Amino acid sequence: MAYDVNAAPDLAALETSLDDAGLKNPSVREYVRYWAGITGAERVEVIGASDNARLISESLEAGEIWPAGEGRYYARSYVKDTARSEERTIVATADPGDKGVYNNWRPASEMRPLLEKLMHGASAGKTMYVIPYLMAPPGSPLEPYAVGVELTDHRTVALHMIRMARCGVEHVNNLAEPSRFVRGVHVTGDLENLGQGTPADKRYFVTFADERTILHFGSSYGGNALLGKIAHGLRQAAYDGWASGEFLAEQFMLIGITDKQTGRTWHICGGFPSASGKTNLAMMLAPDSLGDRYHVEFYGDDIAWLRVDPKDGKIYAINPEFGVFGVAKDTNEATNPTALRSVGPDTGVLFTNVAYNELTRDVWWEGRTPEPPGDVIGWRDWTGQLISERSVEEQDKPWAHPNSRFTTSLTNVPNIAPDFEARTGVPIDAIIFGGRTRDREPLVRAITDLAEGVYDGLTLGAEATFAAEGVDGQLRYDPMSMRPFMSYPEGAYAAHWLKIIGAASDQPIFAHVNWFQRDPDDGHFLWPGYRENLRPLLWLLRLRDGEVHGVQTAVGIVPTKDELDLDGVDISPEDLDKILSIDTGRWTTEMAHREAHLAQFDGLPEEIWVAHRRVAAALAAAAG
Ligand code: GTP
Ligand code: SPV
Ligand code: MN
Repeated sequence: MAYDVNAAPDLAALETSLDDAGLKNPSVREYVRYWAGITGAERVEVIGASDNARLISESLEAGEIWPAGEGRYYARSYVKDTARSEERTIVATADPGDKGVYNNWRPASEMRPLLEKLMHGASAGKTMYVIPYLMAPPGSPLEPYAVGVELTDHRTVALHMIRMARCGVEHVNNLAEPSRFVRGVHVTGDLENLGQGTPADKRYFVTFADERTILHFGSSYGGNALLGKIAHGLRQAAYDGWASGEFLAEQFMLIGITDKQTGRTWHICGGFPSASGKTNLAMMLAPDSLGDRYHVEFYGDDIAWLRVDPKDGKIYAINPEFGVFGVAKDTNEATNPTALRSVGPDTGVLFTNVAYNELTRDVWWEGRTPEPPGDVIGWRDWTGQLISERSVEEQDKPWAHPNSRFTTSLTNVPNIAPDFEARTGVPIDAIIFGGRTRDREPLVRAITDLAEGVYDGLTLGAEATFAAEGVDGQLRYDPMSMRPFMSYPEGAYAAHWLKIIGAASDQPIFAHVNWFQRDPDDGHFLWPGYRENLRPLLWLLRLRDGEVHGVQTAVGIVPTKDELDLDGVDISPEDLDKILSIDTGRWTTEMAHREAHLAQFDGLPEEIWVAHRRVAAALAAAAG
């Protein structure tokens, strides 16, 4: 495509608009100028949180979003642009030694010209929004890694960024090193002509990790487009944390559990793969029978950065985000009432790809109520098709996309922790891993050894979900729930974990949890999940405090039935036995797969292999 230089912005107008917005950082200004020239955007506009109301009005007027009740909004993305594409996501650097098994490494020298070519003139006629942001609570010791500026040619993406990150020029104007910020360029591209999912696919989502530059072309959906979140908050930050030797960046939720009787609060963080329960756990209400005593506090639901504070030797975690990009499916009054409050009137919530009623301005998704609304008048599915015009064959299609989501700021979350903006973050007592696993994995098994905990994270195997294109239900390893976000080699990743967590004088307890074991015959979930998930977590904390002892098995410590507070839980004795027991035969088979999985990783620390062999030997002994 020929690049029409005349389509580039009027340079004098560009400078004026940066001046008017009070954008003073000279490096940021230079960066904006450069990319305005490449993308050919017609004009640039610097925005921050205070521009929300105006951008909402403009988006409504332009028909890009629709009202969904008082202070609630709705948008649809293009039908072939509804989730992350793992194949099209690349980490590019100058060093071939950065190639790992999962990071789709490519040489930066090859990717940079390719992306510049794709972006050349691709924002012609559009506004380029300049969004300075901070992925950390202000004043955090990790702040130097948290500053970024996203350029996007999509107004709805700007609205998402304002909800998901702390946005405004104040985050870049007074940097100690003005050029130290992550450069994120998002160009939507011609969505109808990108060949999504075909051999001619033109989409590229590239993190140039050693240049701290993120170039994403060919989507306006979620983490593909709002670059502060997974591109910066996970891929870039994980690379920075490793390169600096200072911290870990993980796809982790982060919660507090307060015992109201004693006033004590514990903090737990942990990783479950995409669409596997992090948001739900972070928003959890204590079950009725425990609600008088315990309260769960939300810190974060998707990303945590972890460091050790040299002052007290404890691990501290922050949530770098400012919002929740939550899965809509199955969110209802019983499963997650907190989520419904978070998206209530006047929250400014933005729904994406749920079903929408253009007459009542109501939204609906599968699992919102047991049945879809009986009166279909005005209802359109996530593609915009009227339900009333569906053919007989189309009747059973879902109304909402399985990866439809809601975007809302942390301040709307009713159980937000009072100290969620604490500069240093919060001290970590336990680190948990889990995922959708239909058999083998018990409800909870605790691990008290660091190397074995890291080993457990690295061998996390779970069913893939609709959060990524085209792989729902497929069983695969997803190390520490970071498979799609891994930015450097897995062996080095394991070593970095051992180093960072190993430096803590106060070691966390590890655990593997599973809310998703199913009955092989009728497929029902053996454990009721959701609010009840507090119970195994309380057991874990009591185990750490030495109040319970559980039963040592080859793969960790599992609770006895008596240790688990089950007052009011609806579960049959057979199902309970099943989720608290270890199937030695099934586990022995799993160990061979694990060995092959780990063998892919160059330079895996010997401690991890030792842990693997220890578990394998214990299983062999248990098998007799
Ligand atoms: P990402 O935002 O993609 O990283 O996902 P997430 O891990 O935050 O997933 P989320 O909590 O949004 O949950 C995804 C889906 O899992 C939703 O449809 C939930 O209803 C369902 N889910 C969450 N917790 C449970 C549980 O304890 N039991 C069962 N059966 N389903 C659950
Ligand atoms: C995930 O897929 O894990 C998400 C959503 O949290 S996205 O930001 O789109 O990656
Ligand atoms: Mn996620």
